[in-house]
Amino acid sequence: MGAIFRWVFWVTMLAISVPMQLYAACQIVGTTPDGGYIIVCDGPDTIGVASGDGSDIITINTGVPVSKTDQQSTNSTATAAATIINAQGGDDQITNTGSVRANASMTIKAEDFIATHLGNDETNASVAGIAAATGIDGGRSTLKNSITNNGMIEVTATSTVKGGQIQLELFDVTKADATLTANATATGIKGTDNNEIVNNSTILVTSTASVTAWTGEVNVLDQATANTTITPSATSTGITGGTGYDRITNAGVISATATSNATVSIGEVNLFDLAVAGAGIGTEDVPMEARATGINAGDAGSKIVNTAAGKITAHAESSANLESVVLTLYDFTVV
Ligand SMILES: [Ca+2]
Ligand SMILES: [Ca+2]
Repeated sequence: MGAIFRWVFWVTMLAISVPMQLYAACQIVGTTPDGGYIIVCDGPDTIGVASGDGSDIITINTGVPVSKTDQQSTNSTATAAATIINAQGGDDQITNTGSVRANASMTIKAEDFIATHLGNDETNASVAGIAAATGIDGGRSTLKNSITNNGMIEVTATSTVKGGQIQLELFDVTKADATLTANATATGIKGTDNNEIVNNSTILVTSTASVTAWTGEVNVLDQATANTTITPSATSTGITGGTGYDRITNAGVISATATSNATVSIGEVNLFDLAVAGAGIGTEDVPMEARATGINAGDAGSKIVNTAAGKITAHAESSANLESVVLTLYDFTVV
């Protein structure tokens, strides 16, 4: 219920404060029997729709652009998120015959991390940049959400993490972890439980995650452990179902592209005695990855139909560049 009131509040506020602008053109024009809303977007809108747990009927009229951008830049862990239509609970009927564009962009320029530790200390320097963009989210359902795209859905998520200089001076029994993570997730259409989803037109999803690190120096003495890990992860999905039964039909074009890149430059590692140091891209639990999927039926039994007119392309690319790493090892050292 809170979400309903927030939405109404937003519309009211904007209508009152900036009546000459047309960016809140998705309006409530009626209600449905279970307390949901009938919402029609009939002009350019940059707010999008966040409705409630009733069964809503949401329509974006022909030629109408609905878009939303969340672009952020900071120096510590942060999230940028943009969802155009968030229908939440209830058996929502959503039809797009206009254009839906979601763009989430996160840029982190991490500060330098310099640590000098003696004795039995632990230190952790972790920075994560997260960007998540979704075109249409049907949310939860009792029976099913029905989502039809007859227009354009274009979703872009970009996460860029630039590490500062990492310099570690460790002595004795010391543990230090420095991780840099960039996650970018772009989804065209999704729903949580049961969904009937039809694409008759175009869905383009693009995710890009990149981490640039570390112009660093690591000096480790005795039984110290130092780990520096960088992990970019990009996921693009055209249509994804939920945990229940989904019926997904594609008679249009779905194009999903995911790109991840890690660049590590000019590192110098000096290790003495029983030191253990790791400098890596990704880990076994959290690997570097780029994943592009046209249609994912989600969990449970589902049906996917790609008609003769349907065209699906998915392209994922991961690249890692390691440049000029200097290692100096003495005695019983494991790298
Ligand atoms: Ca709803
Ligand atoms: Ca729903």
